[in-house]
Amino acid sequence: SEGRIERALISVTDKTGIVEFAHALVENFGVEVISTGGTAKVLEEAGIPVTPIEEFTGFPEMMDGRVKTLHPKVHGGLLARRDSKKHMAEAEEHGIQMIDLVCVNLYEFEKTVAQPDVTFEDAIEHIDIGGPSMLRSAAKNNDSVTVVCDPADYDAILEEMHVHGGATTKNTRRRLAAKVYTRTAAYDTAISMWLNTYLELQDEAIDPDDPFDIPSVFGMQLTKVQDLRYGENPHQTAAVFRFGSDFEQLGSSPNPLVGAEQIQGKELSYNNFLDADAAWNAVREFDEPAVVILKHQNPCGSAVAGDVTTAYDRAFACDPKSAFGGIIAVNREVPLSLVEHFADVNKQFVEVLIAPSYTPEALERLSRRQNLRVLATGGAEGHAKLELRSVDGGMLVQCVDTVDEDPSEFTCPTSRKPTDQEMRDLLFAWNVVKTVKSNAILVAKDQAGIGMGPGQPNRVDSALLACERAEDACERMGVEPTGFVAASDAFFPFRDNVDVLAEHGVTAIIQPGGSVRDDESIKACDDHDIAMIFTGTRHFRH
Ligand code: 93A
Repeated sequence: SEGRIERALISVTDKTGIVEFAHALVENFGVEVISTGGTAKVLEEAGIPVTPIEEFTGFPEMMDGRVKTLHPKVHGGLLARRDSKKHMAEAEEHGIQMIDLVCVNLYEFEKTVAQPDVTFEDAIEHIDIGGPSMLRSAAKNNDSVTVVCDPADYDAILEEMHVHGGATTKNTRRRLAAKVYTRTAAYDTAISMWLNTYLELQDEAIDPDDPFDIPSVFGMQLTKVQDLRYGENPHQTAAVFRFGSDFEQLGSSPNPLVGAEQIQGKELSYNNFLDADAAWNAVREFDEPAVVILKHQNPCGSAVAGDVTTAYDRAFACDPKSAFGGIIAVNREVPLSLVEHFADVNKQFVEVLIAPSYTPEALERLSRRQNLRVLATGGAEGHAKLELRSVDGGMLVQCVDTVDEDPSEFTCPTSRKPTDQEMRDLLFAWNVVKTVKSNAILVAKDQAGIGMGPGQPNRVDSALLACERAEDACERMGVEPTGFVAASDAFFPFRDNVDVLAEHGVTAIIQPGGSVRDDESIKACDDHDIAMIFTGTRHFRH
């Protein structure tokens, strides 16, 4: 009679309550239970008699379980209209037995894709096809078939069968059918949402085999300008990227170095980029004609003069040995004379020459050194606003070190005030020391950075280095090692720095000030008749 349950197909991933449910069906209502592999095993182990699905269909579960219940013997048994003579005759003809109850819950697709490290293949394998098919077939035929997709309904169904002589009511079957379509709709929605999200992510996706497939950083568009031959060392691969227009919206102009025109020469290397960037950022600080010669991130030569060729000569004279293989940055159009001086007079080997522009004659002469990389920044005044550096597994971000410092706000705590010439040299040294790696001391004389003490873990060693270099330079130039000024990128913690500088002929010092022992340094200056300026701003460069 209608709704009576004689045969049930049970196929569940969530096995909660299934043994009790099946046990009651068999024991209390004499139901024949058909089951798929895993479910059958659980039921059999609980001593419940089960017809394996392959026995019912006459087909093995195959293709790794992808095809186990997808068979006319299952779907015919679910969909056949019991009140149709034709359906019943066809079932008879093909040996299809009626299935009156389907109890199915689905492969746990939602749970699977919620795992952070889920693979595409694993997600796909968790799309249940046979389960929803049976649920939908049974739900369609709710006139006769009871469909259960939720373990929470097991008890109520047994209760109803108890009351109705092993049958469910039509009303219950319809409500259960509606629940099925809600469930399968949600299931398919979960699948489509996952797949669409996957595709969207893939559109902007990172190629896991390409470490330089970096489309954006902090949501800022990145465009790879070029692969570099290698990184800091030949065994490191490297590339250079340019920020997109969104970087400008953040208040930065396109970095003139990455945007600079390479007029000639070999491809820029990773180290060339780093050093050209530092050299250009150093030289652009000056209003007067200036040249910075930079090597390994440090300005080993720097000078301002009435014209850039003179500035170049004086910058080169600071430390010709270190200038070999360096980068020359010029803040004015480069004339032929400057090229002749480094190429013919000094025969300086140069990695990169960077300047706003070049005269045609200068370019003509440069073209004879085809390997020399020549960069023109054009009129670009832009400056990146942010500086990004990586740390293992993350990134550090800071605003670049560009503060407008007003020398009229500098203070002089010492008894002696700097002379005009000292003041001019101090301001020059203060500009250059920002480029020197911390701890940084720069000794200058006549607007040239003749002694550099970079990167020492204590400031006294940096001061000693700077003074020794300055004395070497004077000896080379045949001038007296006097009239030195010194700049320090950060305050003096003790008076020993002043004592060392004084001993080596420094007569004026510029530094941020702000140490708890500033008094001791001021006293040291007064002891040595040194004039000292406090700027109030520190310029570490690590
Ligand atoms: O891989 S399927 O889409 N192909 C099928 O033919 C099929 N039949 C039932 N998944 C199929 N099932 C699902 O298997 C059910 O929906 C249920 O979630 C699961 C039960 O498998 P087992 O009884 O082996 O644990």
